[in-house]
Amino acid sequence: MSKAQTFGEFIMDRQAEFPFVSGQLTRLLTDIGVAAKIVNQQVNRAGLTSILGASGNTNIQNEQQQKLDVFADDTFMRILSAGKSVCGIGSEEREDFVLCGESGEGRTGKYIVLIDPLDGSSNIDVNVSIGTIFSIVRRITPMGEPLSEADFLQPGTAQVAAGYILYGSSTMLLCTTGSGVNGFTLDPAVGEFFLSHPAMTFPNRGNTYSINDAVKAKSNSATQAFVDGCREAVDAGFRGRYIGSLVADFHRNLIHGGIYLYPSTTDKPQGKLRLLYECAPLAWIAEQAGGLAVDDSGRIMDKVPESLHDRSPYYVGIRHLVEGLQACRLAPEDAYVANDPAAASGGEHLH
Ligand code: AHM
Ligand code: MG
Repeated sequence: MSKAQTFGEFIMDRQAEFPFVSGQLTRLLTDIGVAAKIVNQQVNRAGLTSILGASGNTNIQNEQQQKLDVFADDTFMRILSAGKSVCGIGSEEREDFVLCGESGEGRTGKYIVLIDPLDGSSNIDVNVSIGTIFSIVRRITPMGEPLSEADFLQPGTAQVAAGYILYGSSTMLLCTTGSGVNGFTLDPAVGEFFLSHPAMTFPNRGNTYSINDAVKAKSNSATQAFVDGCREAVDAGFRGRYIGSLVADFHRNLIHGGIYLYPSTTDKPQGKLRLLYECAPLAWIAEQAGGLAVDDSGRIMDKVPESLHDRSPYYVGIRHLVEGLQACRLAPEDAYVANDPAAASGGEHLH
């Protein structure tokens, strides 16, 4: 019987195939796997230790930091900055970029990591799935020179690797380096991620929509029309599912086929989610799995960030539903016919 491939073996084996994978990136991805296991251990034991609850601090987004947020941030920072391949890290939990290397100026190391160390903070204390999201880009500044802000503020198209860890009923690591999406499940008995979901793609059709219902009324007209259409299609099997953890909602929609929406609203024209370490990495995974990720006007992957914590309206998931939403922009007064197979090819509307 052949042995299942571990995450580390998989990256090593594929190193030559992937356009951007070098020894340093292999090392970096391996380090992410190690940090994920440490965070996973604390997440799994959270109720037994004193790590649940608020840390007493707020982060740059003015949100209450949970102790596990801080633990996850510290763990990824410590492990990634100790490896020789990372020159800089941008984290949701830190106001500024962190520069790595001996001089503290990011002169060495090829790669920059943008990370949301523990996403879905509101679910931490209630035993609901949470996740880690990461994005990796190459430095622009030549090696040996101090890093500049431009090194961090690259569009999603510049990513060389992206992925997430889902701390769910089992713990999974999904990752792309531009040659499809592969999923690894942690075997807690062995402490290794094993390849369990090779070459993941969205199914052909899907009927799940995920949105915080409370923001719908304040959202743009296309989102309202689209969601109305989905609701009307309940008899055709449409269903609303919203966990409130982006990674978990995204993952379910990837497996079962669905769309996640965090729209622009009257009070938050840029929505809620952060471009660099939430939207862009999942956008690349979605595209690599045959899906789409857009904001109110175009492709997420093409957006050039202006600052580390930029936000963006976000619509991501199975292609025909994202295209259905986009069609509602052209005729927002019409509801999307969610159960109409013709909608898959560009949007049919109720009149
Ligand atoms: P966080 O990074 O503070 O956890 O916020 C991001 C989370 C996403 O995981 C989730 O999809 C969304 O915020 C939920 O927001 P809301 O509670 O407004 O529905
Ligand atoms: Mg987050």
